[in-house]
Amino acid sequence: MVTKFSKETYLYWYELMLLIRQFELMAEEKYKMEGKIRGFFHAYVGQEAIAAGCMTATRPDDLFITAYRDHGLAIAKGVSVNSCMAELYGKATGCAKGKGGSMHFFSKECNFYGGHGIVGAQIGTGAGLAFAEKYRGSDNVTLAYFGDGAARQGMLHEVFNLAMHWKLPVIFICENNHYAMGTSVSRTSNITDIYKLADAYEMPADVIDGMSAEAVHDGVARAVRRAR
Ligand SMILES: Cc1ncc(C[n+]2csc(CCOP(=O)(O)OP(=O)(O)O)c2C)c(N)n1
Ligand SMILES: [Mg+2]
Repeated sequence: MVTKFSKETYLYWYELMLLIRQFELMAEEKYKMEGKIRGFFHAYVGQEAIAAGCMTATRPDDLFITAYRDHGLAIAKGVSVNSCMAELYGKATGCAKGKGGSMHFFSKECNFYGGHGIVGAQIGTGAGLAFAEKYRGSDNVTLAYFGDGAARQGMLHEVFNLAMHWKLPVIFICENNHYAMGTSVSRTSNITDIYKLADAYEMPADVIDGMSAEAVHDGVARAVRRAR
């Protein structure tokens, strides 16, 4: 087998994915056992390869914004696990000063713009971040993540339309884990290949194996070249 990536890259991916997994397993255990972590809790277990591949395909000054399943992407962006854990416990030392909890991790310094609980809202806010970067004349790209459930929100269509019309440097990443809470993708639309929604706006779109950091890196790197 030809190794396309360097040993350092594989080690970086492995360490990052392991860090996220360990954080989530520990946090979830505390959430269930202690009762000190209040509010909702959404783990990133199983989606770590997406965070890993996206990190090597982007620069630190590129922006990430996501939904409430935000722990893994925040950690990937460099938000310290201590400040993430503190945030879960509502402490002032948390990355959102303890005011947000699990769903609202945030760090402007790390270019991690949340952590949003309204399903699909970050699709629009993500396009807004990209608009701001373009307006300021930077060449930073914004990665806006959303779930398969959020793909059914009407705002996605308005945002896709304007993002293409205004040529915004934004990449929309649907993390399709097949379920929106208990509702399977096929129960909410006859379009189960979510990438096809992009066709209506002549937006380039790919299906990527989210279980492979290599595949995510390649796919996102392609999108980043276009967007930048
Ligand atoms: C506007 C809005 N409607 C409904 C909800 C309730 N809700 C919370 S999570 C969720 C499912 C979202 O599923 P998906 O986008 O696939 O994300 P996943 O949890 O799979 O990462 C819903 C409908 C909400 N938070 N916001
Ligand atoms: Mg889902």
